[in-house]
Amino acid sequence: MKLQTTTGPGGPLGHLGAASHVTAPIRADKADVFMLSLPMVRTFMSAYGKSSSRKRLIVVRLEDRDGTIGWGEAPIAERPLYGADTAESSWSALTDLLLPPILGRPFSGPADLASSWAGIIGQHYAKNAIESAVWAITSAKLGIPLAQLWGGVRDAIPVGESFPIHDTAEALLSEIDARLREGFARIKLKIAPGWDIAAVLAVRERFPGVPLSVDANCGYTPGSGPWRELDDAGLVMIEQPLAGDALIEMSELQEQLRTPLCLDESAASFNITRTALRMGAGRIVNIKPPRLGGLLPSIAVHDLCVEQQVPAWCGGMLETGIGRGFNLALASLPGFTLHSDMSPARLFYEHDLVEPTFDIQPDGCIAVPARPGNGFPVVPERVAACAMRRWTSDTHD
Ligand code: OSB
Ligand code: MG
Repeated sequence: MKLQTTTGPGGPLGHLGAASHVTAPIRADKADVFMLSLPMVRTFMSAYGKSSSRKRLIVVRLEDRDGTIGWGEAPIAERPLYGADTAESSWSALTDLLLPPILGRPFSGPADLASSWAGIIGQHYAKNAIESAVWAITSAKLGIPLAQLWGGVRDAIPVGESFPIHDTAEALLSEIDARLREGFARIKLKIAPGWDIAAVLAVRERFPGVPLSVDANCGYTPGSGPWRELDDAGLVMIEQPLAGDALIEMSELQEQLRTPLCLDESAASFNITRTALRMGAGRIVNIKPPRLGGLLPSIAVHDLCVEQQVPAWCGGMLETGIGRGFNLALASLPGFTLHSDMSPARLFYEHDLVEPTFDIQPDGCIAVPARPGNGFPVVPERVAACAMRRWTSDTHD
């Protein structure tokens, strides 16, 4: 696959260089952190088990000294299944560690602010929520949409749906059928021992020709997966078959397969992703800002993928329209060459936190937000109505 090289606003520094040089005076004088419990219209079954009927997540609202407001999201889970962070650990990181030192302090832009966390490891979801809000403020102040600030090259993102594990193949097939009619152009099946090759073959038979991937969410060991059969199924990729830190086993498995492995849980930071690619632990990267700790680390991984000609796509973590607004802008960068997981919030939530929300176009794409600031207008009353807990900073003069 021929990938575009980083030209345009990235120039020789790449997109990270361009994004790091975006400046606007930032001084966040007030922060609000909301612990939300959002009613879901469905549960989501994966190798991690069944999600509950309500989704925990954290939303951060920052108010700049000049009154500009930015929102960010930490689409964090209650339990540390996908990663080590939890809703409670992210809450504590936000309210104790990360927000107090930046409030009332002037920064020259998002990169300057994010670099003040150089001494704090981890806390990726929390860092992502704050960095996102700061980017929204920056974009609003400059009057330039995020995609343009980051050097995006497309105004709509081809998207696929991630299909949870179903009780029966028939139920799965009928849901896929409905989504394909709506325009989704890539199928991704969640798999786990007991729900893998039979489901793949059923989908293949019913929908031949539709690009198909599987996501194992670390659910297998090297000896336990139906690797040969999956490899013969013509999949676009096998996402994260083994444990996130099992880089040696991932590279040994990749060596035996023609199908590319995709790094998701293994792509835990820029350096780990670089290490994993060097080791041959995968040939595709799923870029997720909350997991990587923000937009700048995500753009750094994007540049790495472009440089190494590794196809990338933007993964999701069931974000509301707040988080998806950033993901859509990010996915407009040239290195995102594969379908992204970007299902509209209506597929998960009774009400999105933004209005208007976004949806798929008949051509199978979702439009990249064209407004400066948060990609979609946040409805503060909706956020407040779903908040189980709220933290407000002291006012700084
Ligand atoms: O592995 O990609 C994953 C959701 C939560 C945690 C991990 C994953 C997912 C999804 C959801 O697959 C996809 C989406 O947000 O549309
Ligand atoms: Mg995944």
